[in-house]
Amino acid sequence: MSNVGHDLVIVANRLPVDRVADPNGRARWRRSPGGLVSAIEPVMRAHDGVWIGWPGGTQKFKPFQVEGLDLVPLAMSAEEIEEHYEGFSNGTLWPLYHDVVAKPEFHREWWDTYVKVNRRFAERAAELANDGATVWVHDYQLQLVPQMLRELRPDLRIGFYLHIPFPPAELFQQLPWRRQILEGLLGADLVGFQLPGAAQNFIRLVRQRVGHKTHRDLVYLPDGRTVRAHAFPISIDAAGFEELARSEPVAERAEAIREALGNPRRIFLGIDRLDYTKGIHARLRAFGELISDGAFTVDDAVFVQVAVPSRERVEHYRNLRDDIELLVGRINGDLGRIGRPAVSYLHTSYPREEMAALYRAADIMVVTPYRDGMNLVAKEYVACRVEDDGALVLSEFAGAADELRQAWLVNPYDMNGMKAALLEAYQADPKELTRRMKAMRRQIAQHDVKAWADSFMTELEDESHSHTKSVRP
Ligand code: GDG
Repeated sequence: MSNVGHDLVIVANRLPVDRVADPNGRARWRRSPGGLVSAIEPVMRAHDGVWIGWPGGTQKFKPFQVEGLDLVPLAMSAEEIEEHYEGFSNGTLWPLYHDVVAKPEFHREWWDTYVKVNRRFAERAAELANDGATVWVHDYQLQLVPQMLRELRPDLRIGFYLHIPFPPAELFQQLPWRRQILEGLLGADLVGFQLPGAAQNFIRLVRQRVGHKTHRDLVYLPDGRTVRAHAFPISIDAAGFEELARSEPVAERAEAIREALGNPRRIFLGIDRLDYTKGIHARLRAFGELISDGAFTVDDAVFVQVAVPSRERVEHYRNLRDDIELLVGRINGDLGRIGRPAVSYLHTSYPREEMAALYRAADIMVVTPYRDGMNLVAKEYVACRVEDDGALVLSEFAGAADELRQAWLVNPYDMNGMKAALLEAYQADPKELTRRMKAMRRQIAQHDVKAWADSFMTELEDESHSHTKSVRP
């Protein structure tokens, strides 16, 4: 299968599958639950697609199929995982692209491995793509692939999508390899971002640092090629979440969760990967202060915080976990009573059904990142509020804030502002909640992840067709 060409090649850091044990203890592959896979799947089926990615771990696997999807695993050595994935991707680029919330580390060995791994992905994509095929490369771990691939296969149509923010020039400038990254991305015909501001940051940097001519969202390269940089805000499978939330088992489970929490007047909820960009510490502090101020008691309200284990081998992440757990312990120690903790903290991940039940059970969803490309949790909460109720408290610095204007928007650095918003959401009258939630639900229903994938693919086709016609200014 892998030696036959494909008309569409998806290139992403991870394959969309997880290795799990079946009831007999044998290892098998299971499709990952995320919306990205469901959005790309129809596109893959329609275009005879294949997906290239790292399967996790260091084991080598041959190409295989899961539920009819062609998957090509690329192995990584322990050193490559350490230097490409944990190092340059998550120790350098992740904090740099998220407003330097943590200090990025710059190490030349990490960069060398980043280049090496990007080359391996590009070479594999070049082998698998048919003449004139489309290749869609995803995210910050693979920003050099577009250029490497174009050098190997100038006949291809290449799209790139960045799932995380793209920083302003003032921050990006710090990167010792800034020019290489910009040139890497310029190998694509279309570079997609979450927000228009990110596309503008990119265009400005290309003009200033690489010296190419630009006009609006277009870059004009010396060889006559053009590159478009444009925003495609990602979304979720809204209908799928809604259906799940309406199902009997999920509705019953939501009731059982409320019951288990002692039927408080209000349940606050946070669900995040345990990441320092997500603002978990600050939101719990705001909630704790509201209780100590006497705004409400532990009988009135509880905060359920699900912190999904993430990147546990990176030092910043281990420290963050300790900080949050110290704070949760302190809040519960100071403010809780027997059988009534103020914060119900869970360091684990859950199946989709349980996530939907939590969304249905929660009165106030609290999403307070310092910086976030989009934040799908905020959108999933809205999709699951089938009764048009519930409040969303959302950081201005999440991409989702551009679309979910009826949320209680907060600056996560402003403790008093955040407390005021949490309290307002706590006290809001049902009519107000319904008005806001209805508007947000309309937005999500009309802009789902299928629309996102379709608009990117359509734009990519148009963009590469227009190449021959493009005239330099
Ligand atoms: C990056 C960008 C951008 C979480 N816990 C569980 C679980 N999840 C699912 C959620 C949601 C996804 O993971 C998390 O997506 P987010 O968008 O909230 O955040 P990142 O992981 O940082 O994602 C982000 C995104 O890429 C897409 O472009 O929006 O800005 O940082 O779908 O539901 N799913 C299950 N169990 C869990 O415990 N099943």
